[in-house]
Amino acid sequence: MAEIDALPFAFAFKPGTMALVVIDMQRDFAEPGGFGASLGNDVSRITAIVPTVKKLIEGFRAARLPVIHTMECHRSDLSDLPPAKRNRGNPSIRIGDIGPMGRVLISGEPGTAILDELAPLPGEIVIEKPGKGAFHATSFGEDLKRLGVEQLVFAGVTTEVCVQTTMREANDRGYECLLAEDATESYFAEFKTAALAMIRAQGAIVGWTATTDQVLEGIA
Ligand code: C5J
Repeated sequence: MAEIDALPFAFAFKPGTMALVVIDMQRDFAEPGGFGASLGNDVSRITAIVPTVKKLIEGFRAARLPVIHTMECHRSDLSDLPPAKRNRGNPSIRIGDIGPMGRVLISGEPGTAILDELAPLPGEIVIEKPGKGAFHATSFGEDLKRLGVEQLVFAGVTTEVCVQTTMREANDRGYECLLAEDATESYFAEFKTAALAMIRAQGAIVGWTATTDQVLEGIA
């Protein structure tokens, strides 16, 4: 069986059952003027990983393995946005408000879109998710079953929020998960470091981590 050189030990790659999940590489989290920036975050940390995420996506496409994209967003009537989420943190601009890139994190708005460089190809699955985890209130679980997927490689943002939440949901559902270390990022360097350590601790209690090059070498 093929292997990906990973931590805390090699990840046994089962050909034909692996998919890439790219979490929330949206303008609102990555661009100045977006929601992430409005919360006081340094979005340059996010834009810095875009070329690496692109390389990983292109490697999966070349290997003819599925690429699935997620977007954190809500319906325009806010019916899937609990007040507890909308009001959290007393932000200057809340989800659903009109910001510089349209209504914040609302489906179809310009700021909610995936970055142009990482845009899904026609036919690739795009999961619009109202939660931090991709399984909550979406078709993600059914889509994975339909595709026969058993192993997931993760990329995207932010490492300790939507990426880690989705990895934990997937781990509990029986998927083997690997996070591409250099294709994920946090607004907080220390949170990324801690999330990677937590994921691979105790014999890969949540999953494995590897660099993008290690993943691409393993699936080539
Ligand atoms: C956050 C995300 N951080 N995609 N969303 O609110 O991680």
